[in-house]
Amino acid sequence: MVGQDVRARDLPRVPLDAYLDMHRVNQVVQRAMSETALAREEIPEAGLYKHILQATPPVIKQLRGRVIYDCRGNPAVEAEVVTAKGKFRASAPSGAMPPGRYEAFELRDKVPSQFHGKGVQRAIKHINEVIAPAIVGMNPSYQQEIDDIMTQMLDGTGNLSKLGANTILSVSMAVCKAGAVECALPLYRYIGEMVGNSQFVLPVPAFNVINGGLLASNHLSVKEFLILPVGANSFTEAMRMGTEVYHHLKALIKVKYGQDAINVGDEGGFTPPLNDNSDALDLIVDAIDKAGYTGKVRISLDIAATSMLTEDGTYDMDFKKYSGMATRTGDEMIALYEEYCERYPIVSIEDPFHQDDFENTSNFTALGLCQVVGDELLASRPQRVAAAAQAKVCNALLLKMNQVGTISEALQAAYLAKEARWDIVAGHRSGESEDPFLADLAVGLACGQIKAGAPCRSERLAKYNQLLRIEEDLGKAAVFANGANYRSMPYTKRT
Ligand code: 2PG
Ligand code: MG
Repeated sequence: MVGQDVRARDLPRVPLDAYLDMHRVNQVVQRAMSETALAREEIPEAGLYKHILQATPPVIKQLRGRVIYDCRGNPAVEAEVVTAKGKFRASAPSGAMPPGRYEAFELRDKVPSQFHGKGVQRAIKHINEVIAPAIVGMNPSYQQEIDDIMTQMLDGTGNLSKLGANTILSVSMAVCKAGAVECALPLYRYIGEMVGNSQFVLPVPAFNVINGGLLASNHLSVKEFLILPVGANSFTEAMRMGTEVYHHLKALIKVKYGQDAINVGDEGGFTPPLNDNSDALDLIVDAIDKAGYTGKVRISLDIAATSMLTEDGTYDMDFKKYSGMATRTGDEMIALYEEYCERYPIVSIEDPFHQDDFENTSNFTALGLCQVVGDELLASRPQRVAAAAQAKVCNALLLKMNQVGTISEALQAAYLAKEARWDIVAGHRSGESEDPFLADLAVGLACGQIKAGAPCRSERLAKYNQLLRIEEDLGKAAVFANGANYRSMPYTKRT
């Protein structure tokens, strides 16, 4: 019975010859056979399959959304694009609360009885009922057009508050993956093609090894203490250096503060019960030394200074210990950073002042002490990057895709940063899935640096492990952004 049903359903309604003619099956197969022969494919059957697949129409056949869970156990949006060449899935990451003022809007259901208000059913509905009807049938390599349809025609709010940046970015990323396969390119090469870059650069990883800030349980006010193995000769070697320092740090913390102190935070860094930011820096310097990498592994800080801002516009570096006792003016903060840069091998400071403090940030940048990265300051928004570049506010962009909401706009922000001769750090979020997209983005854009958490927890390693694969794939052509090159990696524009 079942067999009969299947046969009846599968049988073409037209005669066999007409069916083959209608779909030009003979021509497609003939052509794929000659392409297979011309290419002298090693395994002819596999070659034939590949060439036949390449001949399938370049269209999005289906788009659907589903709920998955991120590394914090919160619901997250996954978009799945289906073409004749496969199924392509992607998931937007999520930041910690409170979001930066200029970030695109993350849509949550806000139904308190479900997932503490963090459900994403409305986002899934938008994918299935609003976005899918508009983009099914389109060529997935029309990234810009598809992104414009989502942001301008379907959302139209400017900060994506109708459909949600998590909704739109998940689709945008899945479309990008489908587009890469449509063009028979690995994702990093495809992203390079989109911006006209053919110099694929493996980034220096910035591992967040000690966590402080608003959400960590210790007294550290600085949000992230990171290590950068700038003295490695390859990404593979940088991973070795980073993990070795990480494990020396773990041992040091355990001896000094006990077993409880080596539990890790959301991004895989340790949260030891330290009182002072310089205690964390001393520990890291010690770990680098114990690993034998003094001079080769440097330090970077994410101050996330918006969380330190007081009502009178000063900064409270001790806001987690006692509020208002030791506030600093902008100049005093700059003096403190100068002292840090003198005492420790610091090469980069992110968000040294709050998200609207262009004045103090540019005064600090002008000293030329280190790379100054804009995260909340820029929110990866092309308009803010352009304004900050013009006023010489900082000299590096933290590129976080979900702050802006589409791949096209993320590429535009990166382009503007390159034009200003800034450095780019490809940035994850504290709430991540196992999606490795960020790794391909970093290589395709020749970012020079990637910040994807500690070398611990699989949602962080998903990105770093993908970079190991890309380095292997590039072989001799692989360029690692070491030495002074981790900053200002230019595009090599194709002519
Ligand atoms: C940051 C990011 C990632 P979040 O501040 O740079 O580390 O944190 O995703 O929580 O905003
Ligand atoms: Mg930050």
